[in-house]
Amino acid sequence: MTVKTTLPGVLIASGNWAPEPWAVPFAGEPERPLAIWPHVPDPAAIHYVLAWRPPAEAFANLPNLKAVFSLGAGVDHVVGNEALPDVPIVRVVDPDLTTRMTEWVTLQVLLHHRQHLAYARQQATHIWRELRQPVANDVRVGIMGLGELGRDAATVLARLGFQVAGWSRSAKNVPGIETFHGEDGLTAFLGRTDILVALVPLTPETRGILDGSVFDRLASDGALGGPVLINGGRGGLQVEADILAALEDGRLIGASLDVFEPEPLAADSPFWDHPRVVVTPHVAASSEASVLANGIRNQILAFEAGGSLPNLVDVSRGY
Ligand code: NDP
Ligand code: OXD
Repeated sequence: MTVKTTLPGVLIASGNWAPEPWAVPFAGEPERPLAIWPHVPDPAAIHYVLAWRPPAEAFANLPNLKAVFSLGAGVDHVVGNEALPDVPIVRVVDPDLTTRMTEWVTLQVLLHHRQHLAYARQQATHIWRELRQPVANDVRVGIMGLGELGRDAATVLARLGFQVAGWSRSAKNVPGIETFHGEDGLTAFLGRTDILVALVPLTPETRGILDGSVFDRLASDGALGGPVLINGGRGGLQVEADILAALEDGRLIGASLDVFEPEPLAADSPFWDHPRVVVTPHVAASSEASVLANGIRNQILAFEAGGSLPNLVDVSRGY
């Protein structure tokens, strides 16, 4: 029996992520062509691409493409694609992803604040010794990027008692959070920051932003004895040699890094064994297909019913 295909088709190009979980919500629609890159039997049937780090060729020769859905919140992997057609790009904004990022950021802030790396070293050598502990209210956290993820993390950290500020491109008003914006606000933002959390997207403007000149401007008089860097954004934001140099000369006393460029982090990277660095393998806020794929299908159905696409990316800004 042949199934009549009457609905616009979907192509899943999910890079290093397994495609099957993203296909599940479409399984009940046999009339909707579903292709998994690189097998695209009928390119003209494809109206939507669900993409994570897609190869450039995934967008080539799709004459009826209507929209691209990033499988993550970040879109640098799509916006930078040379073969990107001029169609709307939708990104993930979902409480599931936001909560995951806030968990990771809070964990890393507390881990440095409560000196967990030092206690882990003490435990390894059976040392029972209390380390002097400032209260959260004496510690200033600065969130670089006050978007969907940054705002939520900022609010939770403020609730824990930290003095929280955020920095963004445009002016913001977030209850309980001191806000700074633009190049003009950066120095003041950094100067009041003991724990810097990077949650900006990777764009031509932000590439390499976490460099020595930023570490020079962080507060050196804080209750932790020196500043800490936490990067949950993208590896391309950070200048690795500058982080290592700052850890060496005390401009940073610790770091938590979830993202690198390239990934995976090279086996011989000095970050792996650095006693004051936490490395996690790009898992700060993993995209949970069983949740997010349903959301994408619902967005497609609403669009096909005449609605507009949500969470659109401004390609000229890069996020
Ligand atoms: P949003 O687009 O909602 O927010 C981005 C924020 O960064 C905005 O406040 C924006 O300012 C600010 N920003 C962008 N460019 C600049 C700039 N040049 N100068 C100052 N501020 C700037 O993104 P999300 O919060 O949803 O996500 C942030 C990033 O987190 C993603 O792009 C992705 O790279 C990363 N991520 C990492 C994950 C992981 O597992 N490690 C998981 C999910 C996301 P404004 O508000 O003025 O526009
Ligand atoms: C994302 C990511 O951008 O997982 O969502 O990095």
